[in-house]
Formats: sequence, C-alpha cells, structure tokens
Amino acid sequence: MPFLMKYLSGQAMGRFPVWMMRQAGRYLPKYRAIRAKHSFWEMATQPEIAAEVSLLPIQEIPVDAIIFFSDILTMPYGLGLPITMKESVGPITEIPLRTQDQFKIFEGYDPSQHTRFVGEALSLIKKQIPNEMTLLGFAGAPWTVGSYLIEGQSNRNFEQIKSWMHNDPASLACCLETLGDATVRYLEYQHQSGAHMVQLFDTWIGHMPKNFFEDHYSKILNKMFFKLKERGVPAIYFTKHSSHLTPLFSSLPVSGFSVDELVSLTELDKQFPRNVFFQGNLDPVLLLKGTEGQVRLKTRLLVQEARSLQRHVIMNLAHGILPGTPVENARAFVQEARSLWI
Ligand code: 1CP
Repeated sequence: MPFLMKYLSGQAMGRFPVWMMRQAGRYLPKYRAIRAKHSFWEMATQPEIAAEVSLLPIQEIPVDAIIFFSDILTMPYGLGLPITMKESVGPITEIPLRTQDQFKIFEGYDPSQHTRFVGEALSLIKKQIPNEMTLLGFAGAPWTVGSYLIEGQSNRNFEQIKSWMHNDPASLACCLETLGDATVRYLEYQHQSGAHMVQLFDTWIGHMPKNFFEDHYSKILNKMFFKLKERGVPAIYFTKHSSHLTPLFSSLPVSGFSVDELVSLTELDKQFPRNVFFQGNLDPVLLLKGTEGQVRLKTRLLVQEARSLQRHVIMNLAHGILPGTPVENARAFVQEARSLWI
C-alpha cells in the first residue's frame, strides 16, 4: 500500500503526506515545452502524453501523490460536446446546454467507451510509479462542470446557471443529478483503472445560495459520495470560498475534505466528524509571491497546527498551484512538510 494510503488507514507513518493540487500542469517549464507542441486536448486524450505530463512533478519534487493530467471538462469532451480550451481564458462550451433535454446526453455516458484514454493513461502511470506513490483520479462536481456547460464561457456572475436556478430550480437540479450520476461512473472507472483515491472539484460552489444547496444539491452530492463509498472508492471533496455552506458539507459521506485558505484547520475541526481527513491549506499566492523562507515558515506553522488535531491531515495547498510559481518555492513547501515529524 502506498505511503499516503497507509497513513490514512491509521498506520503510524511518522510524517504527514504531501502533494499539490494542479501540480501536473501550468507551472513546470517541461510542461510548457510539451504544451507548445500539442493542443490541450491532444495532451489529455493521448494516454502516452497524458502519462508523461502527469509524471513530471515527481521528477522535480518529492510529492507523495500524483494526479493524472486532464481537466474537469474531459468527461463531457469525451462524450462529444464541443469544448475548446482558450489560452488564458479556460474551457469554452461552443454550444451551451440550456435545456433539460440537452443534459440527457449524460444518460448515455459509458466511461470505457467515451473516455477510454483516461483509463489507459491511469494504467500507464500506475505501471511507472513506485509502490509508495498514491495515484489520484479526479472529476469536476456537477455544479462546477454544469456552470461551464451552461454558461458557455467562464462568467464571474454565473448569469445563465443562476437564472435557470431562479426560474426552475427543480429542472436544474434534475440536470445536475444526471451529470452527477455520469460523474460517479467516470470516477469508478478511474478507480478500476488504477486510481487509489479520487477528488471531486467543486471550485465554484461558493456562488451557490444556501437554499439551493439545502433543497437540491445536498441530495445530489450525498447520492454521489454514498455510491462511491459503497463501491470502495475513497473520495475527497474540494470546495473553495464557501464558508456559508461548511456546516452542510460536514454531513456528506466523504473520506476527506479539502480546506481553503480563508479558514483554519482548527476552526473546521470542531465541525467535521473525526473520521473525515482534512487536506490543505497553504495559500498558493504564498508560493507564487513569497520568499522561500516565508514558504518554509508557514509550512512549519501548518504542520504544527495539524499535529494538534485528532484527525488525519494531508499537507496541500488551499487550491491549485498558480501559473508562474517558482519551482524552488513548490519544492520548499514539499521538502519542509516532509522533514517534520508528526
Ligand atoms: O495538476 C494538474 O494540472 C492536473 C490537471 C488539471 C486539473 C486537476 C487541469 C489541467 N485542470 C484541473 C482542474 C480544473 N480545471 C478545475 C478545478 C480545480 C481548480 O479550481 O483549479 C477547474 C475550475 C478547471 C477549469 C479550467 N481548465 C480552467 C480555469 C478557468 C476558469 O474558469 O477560471 C483552465 C484555465 C483550464 C485549462 C487547463 N486545465 C488544466 C491545465 C493545465 C489547463 C491550462 C491549459 C493550457 O495549458 O493552456
């Protein structure tokens, strides 16, 4: 069993496991060199390239887990939706989904047919990593993926998805549930293809009103995490800037919860059941702009805080590593976290 999984299973490992969200792309010079030769989708859909890029961070930095290179829009892309990646904008859905009928496409989603390249990339990575390394799968959560599919393009006001929510919350919920069911099949397939654990990214959940969460979304997430648990797939829920919902997150049947930089692990400790591990929560801006000394100091403080909790903690950033982050700062975070005892 890999180091991180052994630690989570309760074995005394002596130090906290560590990895960084979005470590596979963006900030590594070698990533940018490969990206210059291929489009994003070429990289994500060719298993050899996806595996090569996924393996880059472990050659530079001694992380304990590897996340496979892909995107939260890969599943809808594999199903045939016209999604393009626009430089410094992000994913664009060329024909936005605006009706319940359009969401029916997810009912026909078959992971090993539409996203076979993901299974192949995971198997290739699994063959090449040492036994101590944990392999992580991931997908976007229905609200976050739904927002890209419905908006068409990243929109700070979430105008389309929110007006749908105001006009007909039940039909939006129905679409997100269909998307959620497909996402569970996708994550299960990743687990079968070699991922030890999976992470569900709900980056834009902070924009969801509490009443929509209570009335509709909580049911969708509960069903998703319940199914994953039932099928033996350990799952981390990632959210960001969504403190208004934290008390509602704490009853989800997740294995782990990813904590952002606006709250402290100690604060959240009181709110979550003991058996849910935490992951987090160094501010990625510190890695981008801070000195190596600052990064090491804040990492030591984070380790100290984690030691004081009666709960498992995975050292990580609060959200994805930012483009332009100096490799030395990323390395300093990981090395410092690994050098300190629990
Ligand atoms: O370590 C990694 O980079 C692994 C792969 C990975 C992951 C986990 C990518 C590659 N994307 C993601 C997740 C992702 N994608 C999230 C959730 C996590 C987070 O909040 O960071 C989100 C919201 C996206 C959407 C997305 N895809 C954006 C953000 C746009 C916006 O609305 O603000 C962007 C720029 C992309 C494209 C993308 N995905 C991944 C990379 C390396 C890139 C850049 C593509 C390029 O090289 O041009």
